[in-house]
Amino acid sequence: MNDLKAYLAAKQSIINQWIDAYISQKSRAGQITRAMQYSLSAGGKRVRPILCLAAAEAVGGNPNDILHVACAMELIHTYSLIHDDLPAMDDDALRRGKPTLHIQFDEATAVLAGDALLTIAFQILSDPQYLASDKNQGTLEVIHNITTAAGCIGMIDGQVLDMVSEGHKLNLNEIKTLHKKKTGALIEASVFAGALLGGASDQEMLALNEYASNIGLAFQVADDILNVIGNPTKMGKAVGTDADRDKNTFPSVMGLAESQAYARQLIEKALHAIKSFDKKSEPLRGIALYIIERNS
Ligand code: GRG
Repeated sequence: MNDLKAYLAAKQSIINQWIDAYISQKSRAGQITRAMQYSLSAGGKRVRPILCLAAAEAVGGNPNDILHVACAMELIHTYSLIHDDLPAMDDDALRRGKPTLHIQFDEATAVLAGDALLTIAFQILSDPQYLASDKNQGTLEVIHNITTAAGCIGMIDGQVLDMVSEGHKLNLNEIKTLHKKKTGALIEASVFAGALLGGASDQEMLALNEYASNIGLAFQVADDILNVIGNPTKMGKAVGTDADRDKNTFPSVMGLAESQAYARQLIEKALHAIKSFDKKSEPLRGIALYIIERNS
């Protein structure tokens, strides 16, 4: 666990530095840049970019070659949180322990900062300085995969299903579909990008897809559980909000204890998928366990 803590801290630090440098070099100083920096520096866990780097390492790739791809995933994630918090969507006032972006600035700024983060992600992914390297030959396939995951049959569809189902009960399969899209898709795309650009074999790709699909769903189950029993101070946001909004969550359909058992089962499946991987995949194993043991 201490090893994992150190690993996560080291990766968070290089990711934060890279994002900081890119945003300040490539954006014009002003309100939108300040707004992006506000959300990006609010203390996110960087799970998606770390998964991307760890997947590359697990298959023998060099994480430094794909740091920009990992960081692009975090920008897409941050945009999704900013837009999710807007009054037109979840209307949340607190995120990562701080006022949400539209509260701190204003709604128009939050919409535009989210749009800018999403756009910059693809500016990074298609940046000729990285495409020139042999190490990034799979980038076009990765971009296609990310757009599919983040787009209107992936994360956006998950968000739509989430909004339209508020107030009426979904069955377990419908909830799984919703969350595989809303939360799982970006996590799966992060692992896919790291694995492909890290040079994974077809067999490794299959195993890592299976790993990612299970941790992606487990991440959401854990998030739903935290919304019931989490500590709002540690989480930096309110709890009990899903029940208040009559949201479809795993605890609301299966109960709390069953949801906890289900999350563990998903993580066991994820670990099983990569059981033949060598020591280089230790961070992936640690992150899988961290996903259900985290308190924020
Ligand atoms: C607005 C297109 C659009 C999509 C929004 C991701 C999403 C879809 C909504 C977020 C709602 C939510 C709380 C989902 C639960 C899982 C999740 C994505 C939690 C937040 O991710 P963390 O825990 O956050 O990785 P940090 O702050 O650590 O980055």
